[in-house]
Amino acid sequence: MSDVHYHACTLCEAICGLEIETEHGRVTRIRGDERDPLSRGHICPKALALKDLHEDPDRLRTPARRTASGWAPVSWDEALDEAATRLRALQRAHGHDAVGAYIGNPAVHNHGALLYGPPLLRALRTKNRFSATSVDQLPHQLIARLMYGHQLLLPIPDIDRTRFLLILGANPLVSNGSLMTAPDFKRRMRAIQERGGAVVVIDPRRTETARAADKHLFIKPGTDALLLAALVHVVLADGLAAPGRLAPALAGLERLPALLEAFTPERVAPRVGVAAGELRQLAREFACAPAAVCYGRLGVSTQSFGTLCHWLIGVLNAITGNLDRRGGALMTTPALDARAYTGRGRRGRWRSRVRGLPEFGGELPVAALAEEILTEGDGQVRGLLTIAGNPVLSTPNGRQLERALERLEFMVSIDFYVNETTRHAHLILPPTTPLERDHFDVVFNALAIRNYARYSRAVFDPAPDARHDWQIMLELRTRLERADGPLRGLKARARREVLGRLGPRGLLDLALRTGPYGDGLARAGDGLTLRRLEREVHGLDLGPLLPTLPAGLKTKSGQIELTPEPCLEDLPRLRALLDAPAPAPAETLALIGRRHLRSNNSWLHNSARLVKGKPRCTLLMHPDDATRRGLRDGQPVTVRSRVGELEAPLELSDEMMPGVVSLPHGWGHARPGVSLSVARVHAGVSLNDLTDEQALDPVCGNAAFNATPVHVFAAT
Ligand SMILES: Nc1nc2c(c(=O)[nH]1)N[C@H]1C(S)=C(S)[C@@H](COP(=O)(O)OP(=O)(O)OC[C@H]3O[C@@H](n4cnc5c(=O)[nH]c(N)nc54)[C@H](O)[C@@H]3O)O[C@H]1N2
Ligand SMILES: Nc1nc2c(c(=O)[nH]1)N[C@H]1C(S)=C(S)[C@@H](COP(=O)(O)OP(=O)(O)OC[C@H]3O[C@@H](n4cnc5c(=O)[nH]c(N)nc54)[C@H](O)[C@@H]3O)O[C@H]1N2
Ligand code: SF4
Ligand SMILES: [Mo]
Repeated sequence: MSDVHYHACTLCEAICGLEIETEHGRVTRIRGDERDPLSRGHICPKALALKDLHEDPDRLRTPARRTASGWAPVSWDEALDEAATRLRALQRAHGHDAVGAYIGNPAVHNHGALLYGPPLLRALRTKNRFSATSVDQLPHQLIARLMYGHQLLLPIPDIDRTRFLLILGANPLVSNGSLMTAPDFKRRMRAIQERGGAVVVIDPRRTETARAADKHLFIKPGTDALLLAALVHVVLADGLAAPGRLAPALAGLERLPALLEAFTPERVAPRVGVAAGELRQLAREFACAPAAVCYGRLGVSTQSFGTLCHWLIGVLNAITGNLDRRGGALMTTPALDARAYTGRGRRGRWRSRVRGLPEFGGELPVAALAEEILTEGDGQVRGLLTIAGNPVLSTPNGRQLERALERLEFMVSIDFYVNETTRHAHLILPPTTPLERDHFDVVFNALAIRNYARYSRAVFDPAPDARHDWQIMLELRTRLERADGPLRGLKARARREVLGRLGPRGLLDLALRTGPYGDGLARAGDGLTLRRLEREVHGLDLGPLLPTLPAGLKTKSGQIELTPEPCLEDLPRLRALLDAPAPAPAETLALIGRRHLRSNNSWLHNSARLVKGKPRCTLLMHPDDATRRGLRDGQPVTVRSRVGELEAPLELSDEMMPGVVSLPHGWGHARPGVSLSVARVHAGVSLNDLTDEQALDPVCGNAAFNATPVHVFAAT
């Protein structure tokens, strides 16, 4: 007899509903849940990797200690005691900042880690906190803070109702959307076209999304802010600005024409590689569409002008009346409003010790992590905690970070794999897998294209003596506090009691009941509670996104800030790019990244079904660039940047813009001590052995991966 369970896929931001059949404690089938109102039965090939992950013999099931003769199992008590004692010992000897922490992407897909991670980090009391945010969406959060007043007030494209979708630097047909939870993006995109709308993609590669769009324009990597400035310029100069209902709430509108006067399509065109006529037409079509939305993602986030790109995207949407409008970009009204529990996004309260990079929301840019470990002196990082992250493969100049990790006096990782990063740990604490735990999407419900909530029960009971992430975090935190002596203060003791007693379920219930759809803790009310949500096993549709502004703004002025100071301060740098002499046809190529439907960042390559087929870790290059260098399709080439070099097979394709090459990120598993038997056979090479830790968006410190200058030549 098989059992049927309804769960969510936790692998990417699309959060597809799953129907999972099990028999005798094993998964026998995973299908899309047709009755899920958001994902409507959609899944992708990665969903089956949840089974592979659960059954993977390489996955750690007990805490492990690194010894001279390999990894040795240790008990939870011993491991947790040792972790807390050694971290605190380093801090006692060298100060709080001697211990650093890095939190990776899967923590965001895990409500236990989201609820129990912050208290653990607070207990560490270190300023050396890092996360995947600064190799990802940091400029989105900064712009949300600057323009709307809160780092999590992120406008979401209303793709189910828009008539014109302008995409820069995103490939949602493969990624299934990011900061835009939009399962089955393909069908939703086709629906835009079927209702007479249009989709335009701006990308240096003719991606899967670009091919399905109505129009694709190549752009020189790293120049999007110029293109966006030209679009805003045309809208303003041609009198097409029509902010509509929100006009009285737009602060600084009158300053924009002068600020962007120089960025005419004619001047911008040669810099970006798009004809002036195309730019004018695009601006006009966007402004004249009945509902339009401009959406930019990783391609415009992880580049040197990331903050300016997101500022100008926000400005373009606002001045054309598409902010907070049906079919434009709207704020969500999530059942659990994380904004109520998260700081608005303060910045610059401290700086990194070595390079002086600014803090944002309590974190420093991860591009500074290696130097903080390698550079001696007061405040040097000597101990590290990593949680659900693989920074050796996912942050710039991974080789340098690898050398740094080797120097640590103590490192502990909460992760179920011995991978490129955790192999350097002294202790690994493995959590349960996604199928062994309940699931609620604190973050992605709040970024979805409809208001939506779902709570899923675990498919399997946790293995005996297994720990959830939240339990590991709570126990580690308790031990860190215990190492400091008896807890002082009523508040601290009460906090510990609450966290321990309520558990994630209790905390979620409280948050839902006091949230926008909650029963307000009234016993007789019929509002949302965890129990009521749990009954909706397929998920609860709370309706399309609704206008919430200006009331929902959190800025001091109560207005939308169209001219935030940090953006204006960075504008001369963009002006300098505009004015720079035209570059000679260079020997160097601009390196960018890419994603594949069967891959998820750095950590699903141990699933045999996902890595089979022809090798995907190739360097894509336009045939003309190859001819110029005397290179042939399929031959091994050396790719060299300022920080390193590697060898990869060459794949020629006219889907690349001439002058641009692409390598996927997340590969490079052939490192000593990596215990991933499948991934090692399909090792590939790491894009981040080439990306430069010095290349940043100076406004926020986000890594500028895109447009890394490289030389490519035949491998010898
Ligand atoms: N050059 C370049 N670099 C990039 C990118 C790029 O496009 N180009 N993309 C960037 C982006 S967008 C991101 S988000 C980052 C990702 O960077 P990271 O978050 O650092 O890395 P991941 O590859 O997501 O690795 C996740 C780790 O978490 C572990 N893990 C998985 N699930 C769980 C869990 O439930 N609990 C715990 N404790 N551990 C778990 C996995 O075993 C793995 O070790 O990479 C960034 N790096
Ligand atoms: N299958 C799969 N899905 C995923 C992931 C995955 O690894 N695999 N990762 C998840 C994560 S963590 C994230 S953050 C999202 C990311 O989601 P997306 O941002 O949609 O995904 P990417 O494929 O990184 O898209 C970035 C695009 O930017 C382009 N690009 C590079 N440089 C530039 C530039 O300078 N300008 C412009 N205009 N474009 C540029 C690239 O060619 C690429 O097409 O995907 C999520 N979904
Ligand atoms: S698109 Fe694929 S990986 Fe993403 S949530 Fe859906 S099934 Fe999972
Ligand atoms: Mo990401």
